[in-house]
Amino acid sequence: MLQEPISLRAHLVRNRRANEPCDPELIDILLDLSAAAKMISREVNRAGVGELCGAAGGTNATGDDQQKLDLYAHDLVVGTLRQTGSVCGIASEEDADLIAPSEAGYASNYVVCTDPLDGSSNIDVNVTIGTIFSVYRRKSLSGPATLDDFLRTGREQVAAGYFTYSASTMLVYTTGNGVAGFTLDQSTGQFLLSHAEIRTPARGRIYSCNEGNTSKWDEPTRKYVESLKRRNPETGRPYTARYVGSLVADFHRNLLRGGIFLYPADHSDPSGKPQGKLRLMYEANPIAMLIEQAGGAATDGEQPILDIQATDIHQRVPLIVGSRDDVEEYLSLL
Ligand code: AHM
Ligand code: MG
Repeated sequence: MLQEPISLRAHLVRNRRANEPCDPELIDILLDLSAAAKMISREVNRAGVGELCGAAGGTNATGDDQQKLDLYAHDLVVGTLRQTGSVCGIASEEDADLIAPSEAGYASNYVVCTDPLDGSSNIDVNVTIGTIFSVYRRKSLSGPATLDDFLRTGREQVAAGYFTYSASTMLVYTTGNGVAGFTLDQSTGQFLLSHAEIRTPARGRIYSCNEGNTSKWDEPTRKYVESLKRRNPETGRPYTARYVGSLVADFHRNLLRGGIFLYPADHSDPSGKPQGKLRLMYEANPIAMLIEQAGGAATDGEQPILDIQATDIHQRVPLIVGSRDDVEEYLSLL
């Protein structure tokens, strides 16, 4: 008999029956996000002929130039979650403030954090971009979520994942019980299970970082990256360099193949407080939950990303993430 492909909905319902922490409300949120992603995917595929190419003319809360597609993706993700009332609050990289739910969301138990369009610099050149999300159970009892519902550690995430818009559109997600990947079947509009139980190799062969920033890194990080060009203990050959400049794309490749991604702190920062570029709540935390669930590790150089207590919804962190042995080796050199 022909094996039926497993749809995202079927996978989520099956996990719920298996007592995964995946209740009907959480399932609705993941299906809402996948509905928004399908629409973003459609616009990404016709970005060159549509009206969504180029800069929007403003900047976001952390000073990045906003592209038209950044705002389109933000409106779609936020609009979908507000319309269904599946969340009681949203934090987006593209909005300085917390976003209130629709009244229907007051009774929801969950908040969502999102980078609606990751890899903005790659939009106009047709290179892989994505949407990243993270879900927490609220601490407050009812009504719109409060800041305390968001300022937590990443360990408290109940779900995290991303969509990639590339040769195919994919969803990779976890609800804390392993990582699964789905590919969008454009003909039926369904996300179908294509990568069950993703595990990342314990030692990778790839390193990914913006080496144009070498002069801004601390000495141990510079030495570590130089050492990768000499010898991989597993292969005896140098590591391979791969860097797209979209976190979702770089992370996705390394997750499947094994490797290490680094966006270290900028030590040339005149404030004297070296920070990373990537955002804790929208990028680092969801990526860290995924990699830990796949057997890898994520650190800011001092502690696991998932143990960092958030103090600001837009805070930035250094992010070093990937295969367990590679991240441990990096830490041993610090
Ligand atoms: P964005 O969310 O505004 O697109 O910015 C984050 C992106 C990441 O996807 C990527 O890893 C990083 O910025 C690339 O930065 P750089 O161009 O400095 O290498
Ligand atoms: Mg991003």
